[in-house]
Amino acid sequence: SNPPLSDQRAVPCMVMRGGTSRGPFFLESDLPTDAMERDRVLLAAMGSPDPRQIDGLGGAHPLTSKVGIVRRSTTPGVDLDFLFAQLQPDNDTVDVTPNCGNMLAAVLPFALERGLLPVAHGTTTARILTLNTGMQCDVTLQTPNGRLQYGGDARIDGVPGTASPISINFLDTAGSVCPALLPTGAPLDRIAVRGADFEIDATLIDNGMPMVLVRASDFGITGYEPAAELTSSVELRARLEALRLAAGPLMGLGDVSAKNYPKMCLISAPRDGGAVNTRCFIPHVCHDSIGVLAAVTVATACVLPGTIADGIAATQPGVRQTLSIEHPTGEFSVELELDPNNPGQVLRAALLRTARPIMRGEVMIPAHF
Ligand code: NQM
Repeated sequence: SNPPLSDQRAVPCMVMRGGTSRGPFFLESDLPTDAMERDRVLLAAMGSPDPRQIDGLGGAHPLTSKVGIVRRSTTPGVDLDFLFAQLQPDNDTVDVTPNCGNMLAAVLPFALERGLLPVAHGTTTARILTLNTGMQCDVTLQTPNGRLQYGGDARIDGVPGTASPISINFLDTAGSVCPALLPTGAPLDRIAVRGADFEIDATLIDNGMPMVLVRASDFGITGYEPAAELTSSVELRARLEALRLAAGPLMGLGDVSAKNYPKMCLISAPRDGGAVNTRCFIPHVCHDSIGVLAAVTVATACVLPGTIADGIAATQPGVRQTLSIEHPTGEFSVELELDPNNPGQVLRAALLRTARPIMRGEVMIPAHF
């Protein structure tokens, strides 16, 4: 459908909000098959690299520099394959190694809108395979009378208003990118940060997202500061980055200087009745709320004995727990089901998101890019 009157290339896409993230979603068949050529198209579509992304769709923030690519799955038992790509405003990376649970929430609505799957009556459930790490989940949408319903009463902090609930059930998140849930084998490590010359306690953990959890107080902050204030602290960012670079190899991730993980999370005691309070760096900017799999990973640390959350987090006993993770703009509730025979083992994580198409059409790719 290239308009003959233009030298630009038109690529069909829908701009979707998924949870607290936003970005264009593409059918895999609408993008170049060659990965390098595909990445060049994605960079041009988003307007990266440029801090303002003025020549593209990006929103000048990592949370609005995300792309979803979807296809019907050929894996038995799986309905849809999802590839997530993290771009950045200020560099030319297209990272398909991490997961994103927020963009994941928009996959099924997009697939139904584009006719990849039929809409059922009442609710529609699909199994989605995230190709980035091989993680599977079941997602359920409200589809009364066989029609997608975006309006509803569900509220998620970090997004204004209310919308129809989308439930996500994660089936196998432990060690998504790292070799294991606790990649060093220990719930708590004392890490010597060479060069920066300090030692610090940290929990290195991956239950869907590789993360380094530290006490906010060990960084001389309360942990309740606004996200923008923490992002603008040059010294805090330098210390967190030095720790991140030291943690990468310990987590089996190698040199992480050019990677978007591990994410850094400063934790402190809850103060609004939740399980724990958080400030996450993703990894260089403080998140305005918290990532989906980041919340699952933090919640998991709260129920594991001996982690950095021990003595800080407020948890209840029981094999089914709802943990409210406090963050800069509210809270994120994660329901965990623990193995009754091995309480350190999380069998299932469930949570609620909302999502919606914002625009559908074609993104225009310049002739020379
Ligand atoms: O943890 C931000 C987000 C995310 C990732 C980030 C996410 C997740 O909020 O599953 O969703 O950590 O870069 O979208």
